[in-house]
Amino acid sequence: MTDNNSPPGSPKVNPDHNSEANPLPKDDSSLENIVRRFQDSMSLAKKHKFWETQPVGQFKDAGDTSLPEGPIEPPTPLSEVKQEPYNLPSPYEWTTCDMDSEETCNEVYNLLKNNYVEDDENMFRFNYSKEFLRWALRPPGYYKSWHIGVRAKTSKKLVAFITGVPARIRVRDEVVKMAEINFLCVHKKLRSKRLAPVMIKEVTRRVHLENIWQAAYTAGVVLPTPITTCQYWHRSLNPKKLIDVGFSRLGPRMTMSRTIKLYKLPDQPATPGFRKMELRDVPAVTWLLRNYLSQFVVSPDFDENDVEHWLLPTEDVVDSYLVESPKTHDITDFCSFYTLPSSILGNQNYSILKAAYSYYNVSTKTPLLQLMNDALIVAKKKDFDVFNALDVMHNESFLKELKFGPGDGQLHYYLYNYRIRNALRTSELGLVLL
Ligand code: MYA
Repeated sequence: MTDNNSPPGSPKVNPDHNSEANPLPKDDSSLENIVRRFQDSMSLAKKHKFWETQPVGQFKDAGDTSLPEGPIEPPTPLSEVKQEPYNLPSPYEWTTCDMDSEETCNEVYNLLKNNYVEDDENMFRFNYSKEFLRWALRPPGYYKSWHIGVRAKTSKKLVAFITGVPARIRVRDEVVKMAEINFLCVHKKLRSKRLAPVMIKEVTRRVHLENIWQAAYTAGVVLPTPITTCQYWHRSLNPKKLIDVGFSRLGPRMTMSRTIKLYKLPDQPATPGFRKMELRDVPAVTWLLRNYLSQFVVSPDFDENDVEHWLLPTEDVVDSYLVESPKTHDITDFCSFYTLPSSILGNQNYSILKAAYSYYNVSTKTPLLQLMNDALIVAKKKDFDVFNALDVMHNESFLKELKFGPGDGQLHYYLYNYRIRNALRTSELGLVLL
């Protein structure tokens, strides 16, 4: 594994350079899978000096059904929450990153652009845009104090980052106030110095100060203990470029022209009444989405403000489409994807891979397969190179048929200070984190 421990193929994980242009389901006994299972089992045996001290499901407790579901530790009185920040090594200092400031936003953007998640072979690195970061970090009720940076005291250079945003997450029939933790990043030159645990403790402290005691996060690394482990699937939209940059390979017995033909899509969506979501649709989309998400074990509890923020289209950040019945004008179906490009490292011809990531999709009248094919069509028209989707919710019902190929990376989902008795099936998960 590389220094960030991220296999390719998931969002903390990044594009899959191994998926074949002619996607085939992965063989479980492939060397790659055997190696991964071995690494995962090593990771289970591994000591986690930091994570062993935290209120998270511990590996030793896996399968112990006598432990109750819910908070692992009760909240402590706010007066007992540490009032001062944790100590950093003396050359560094804490900073709160004001994402409204163009200058700070640029610094965060550049730190992540140069140091955030890469695939195992260091061919691609996430390149979250500034607009995306502003969107991801300023949802309704966000706290500036949860956008935490570390600077070098002398140069003032930003060298590390971690963020939280507030969310209501439903676990079975309990709606829990949580922080969604993301964008943990330590500059490449400062790795393996145990800075990450200090950053995690500091964000935890600041979340506690707001009287919030649970969190949700994802990672490409195995930590104690995933609530579920998802796989990324990739649908080529621009197969020639994907092959040229090493994201995918030409399938056996395939030529480039046959591959291009295989992935060709119609010019226009097929569903009558398929259109972009608008502000006036917020109530109907909220209703549709709440109904739909209620069937999953873990999902966000979105209200209209959340839907307006997270799902109303924002150029180059998030796209949402819906089906308005031409007859009744009812909003019957919905699909969305977010924009997350990756830098292509060391390629002569291309520097950016434009990727769309499936977000929340709801079908009540239009078959999900047809809805998602329409999503692929609009993504292709917007010049995305690839459309990625996790095997969460009902996504498995369309992945193979719509010519998605399985990625070789995994994305692990975690809850902090909340125990789930048994790991979930990926189809029981109704949560997509950015
Ligand atoms: S996931 C994205 C993470 N970012 C990257 O992969 C970018 C590239 N990599 C880096 O910048 C560094 O390698 C990072 C680690 C910063 C990841 N999540 O400082 P260290 C543990 C949690 O010496 P470094 C995302 O953003 C590791 O197991 N822990 O290591 C969600 C070890 O602990 P232990 C991680 O490589 C983040 C310790 O850190 C991760 O220099 C959710 C080593 O520290 C990871 N991705 O830095 C954070 N990677 O010994 C948790 C390594 O015990 C939030 N480690 O094994 C928890 C909830 C908090 C709020 C609670 C509120 C109530």
